[in-house]
Amino acid sequence: MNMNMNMNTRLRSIIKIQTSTQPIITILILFCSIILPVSSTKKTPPLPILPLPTAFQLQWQKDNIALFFHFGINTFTDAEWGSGHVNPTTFNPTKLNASQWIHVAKNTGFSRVMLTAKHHDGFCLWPSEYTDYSVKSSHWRNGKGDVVADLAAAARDAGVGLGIYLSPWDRHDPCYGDTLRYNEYYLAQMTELLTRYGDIKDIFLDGAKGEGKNMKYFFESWFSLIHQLQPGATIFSDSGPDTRWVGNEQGVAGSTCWSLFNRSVIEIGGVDNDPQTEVTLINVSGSNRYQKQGDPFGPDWVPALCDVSIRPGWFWHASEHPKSARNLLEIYYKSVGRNCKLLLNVPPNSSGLISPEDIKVLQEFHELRSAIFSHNLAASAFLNASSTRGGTQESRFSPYKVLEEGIHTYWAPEENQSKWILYINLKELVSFNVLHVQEPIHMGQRVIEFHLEALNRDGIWKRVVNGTTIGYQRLLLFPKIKSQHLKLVVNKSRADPLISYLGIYMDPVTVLSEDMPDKKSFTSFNGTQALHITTINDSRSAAM
Ligand code: FUL
Repeated sequence: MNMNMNMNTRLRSIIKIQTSTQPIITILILFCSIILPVSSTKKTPPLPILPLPTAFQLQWQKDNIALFFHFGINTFTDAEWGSGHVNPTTFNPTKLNASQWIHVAKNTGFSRVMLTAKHHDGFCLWPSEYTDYSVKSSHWRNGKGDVVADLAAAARDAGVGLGIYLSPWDRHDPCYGDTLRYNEYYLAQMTELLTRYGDIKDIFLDGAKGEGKNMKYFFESWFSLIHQLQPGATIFSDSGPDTRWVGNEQGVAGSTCWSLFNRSVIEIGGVDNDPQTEVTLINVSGSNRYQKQGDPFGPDWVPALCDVSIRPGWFWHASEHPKSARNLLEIYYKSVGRNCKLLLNVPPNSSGLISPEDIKVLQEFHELRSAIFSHNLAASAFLNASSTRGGTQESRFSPYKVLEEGIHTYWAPEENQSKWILYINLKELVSFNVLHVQEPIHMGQRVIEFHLEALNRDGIWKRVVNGTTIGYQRLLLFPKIKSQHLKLVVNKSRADPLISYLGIYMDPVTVLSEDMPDKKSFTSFNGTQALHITTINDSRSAAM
């Protein structure tokens, strides 16, 4: 509308001058108005701050959660690490139905899955041409079956992304220990997997090595070949190249968690599992703190993946049972809620199906997430900000952008500000205990420290919770509060902070104990403290 008014005024003045006796001035003005029109250009977005994610890393992160299927000869022998010398006829999943696995994933909110195509025992779930230690030597479907093919077909039909774990450590093949021959063998098998089964979205690698074997894995060759054969695949290892291990198998990230990382300081296979990380108390001072926290000065974009099993073991064991849905929700807060992706292992059983008790937990976990997170209690709030990039008339960077789902629209403050604050008026008193914040990470990860304040009954602003990094997604829990007016304050940032989403929710099942010893962490955060969470009636602990 402004632009039309400007044009009209301009035209009117041109017409007026034309009727006068100054044709040269008229021509000049006409020329200028064509060449130099009145500014109607948009304010540019700010410069992104390096490092940035690739398009595939962004896509990987947006899925939030994925399912892991540990399945193989161990499923039939009650083992976790098979010796590599079990008779292949032991593998006989009489009711195997990969569509059931995929339906369970899809119906409970998972859009990516990962399969152990080969675990440390060397037994291959596809008929590899380079070994007989595979499904083709089993009686399952008379040796004509192919688990990878079944899962790939089911995933494709359902629009679910497929990932592959091809264990570098191989306890069966005689060439393991001969570096050159084994690297050739490994790459030949990897090539089969990446050329026979359509799109592969993720590759999972660990650096485990055989006892007493002098093996060197040619990781750089592996990465190059994988990216050449499946350019869209993200490769996971202790240090990327695309995603990194969080450093423990409890699915727990540091309460500070950067996607920034320095790949050159971490040797794949050199990071020990941190068994000290407990689900009830996160202290990030463990030995592999670098994995859990990332590095605000890191030159590489390598977001963390949190892997954890729904049961105590990775493989199915008749005597083991799944964790509770509330326990999974805790893990969700400490992985997805800390800028990571959660890879939850649900092992199919020896009949080749996901067990009913695991399905029940996955459904409950899905219902809990939907009940808590599907309605943002700030959805219809009035918003204001300490400043807006390009001024308040610039709707592209308006504070209201934080109510739009996704990360591609965001509130941006004006440059060179001394404070960065979003004001939220909920229009009425609202009770809540979860804050959800997101950054537009395609512009780089920026926020170092932030906090939430609420106006109390006496008209005094009180700090509700402190947080460090945000990244793709941050969820912070605190004891329930009731307020109408809130302030999200960014205290420190690597560059002008950008906020793409803000939500508040009421989680009725996860309750923070009021008498916790470091209750002060809600009001005076120090980087190593974290929230203690207890869940009502939670019978199992994720700490294994
Ligand atoms: C580890 C393996 O040793 C475990 O058995 C499991 O597969 C886990 C996901 O990765 O490196």
